[in-house]
Amino acid sequence: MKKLMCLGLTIGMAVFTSTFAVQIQKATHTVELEDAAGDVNDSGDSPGKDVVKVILDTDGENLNIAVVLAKEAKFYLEGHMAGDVIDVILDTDNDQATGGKPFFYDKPGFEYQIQVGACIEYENGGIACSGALRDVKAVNFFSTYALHRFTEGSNTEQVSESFNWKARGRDIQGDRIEVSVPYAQMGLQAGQPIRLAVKERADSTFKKEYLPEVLLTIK
Ligand SMILES: [Ca+2]
Ligand SMILES: [Ca+2]
Ligand SMILES: [Ca+2]
Repeated sequence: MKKLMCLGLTIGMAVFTSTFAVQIQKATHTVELEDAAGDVNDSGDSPGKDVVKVILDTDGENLNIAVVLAKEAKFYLEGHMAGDVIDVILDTDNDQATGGKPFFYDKPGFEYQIQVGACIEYENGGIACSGALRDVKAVNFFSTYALHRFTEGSNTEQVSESFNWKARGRDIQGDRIEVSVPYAQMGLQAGQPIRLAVKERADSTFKKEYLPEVLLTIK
């Protein structure tokens, strides 16, 4: 009897292992990812930008990213600091043998990283996409992104220009931060599958901040 039970347990574990190995969410053209609310660290007196949903949508020319926050973006930005809300890492050839390995991520093979940020425009014409200007009134909030390419290991180089932050984004409405990254900047072709993972920047669960990977076939 004891021997039989052991056998049953071994078979059960083998089934579990093989199921786990193929567990990657597959999606076509678009995917919506949920993130917990209330799982962020504040930064000084700035509330942690708490992401609750990320929608990745492809339209044949752009990867459109919409980040939904737990509260209106104004709550996190007005009188507080600008900054990135998520990172997206992309294995654009769906090949783990090519590309780099992000710091604190256990899998290699990523070609690009997109950082999606929220910026503040001030009444004196100043702009902050990280940190803040002191003693100046904020008059507008807008999204932006930075695109980086993995060069070797965890090293990256920026592909997007290190200026024109506003030209790459759009005004922030309500709780959504939206950007569009052209396929052309990442060498993407319509119809190809890309492996990606999203990380909430203010996440307080160190090393668990990446949401499960998705294999997305782009439009
Ligand atoms: Ca969250
Ligand atoms: Ca790759
Ligand atoms: Ca999270």
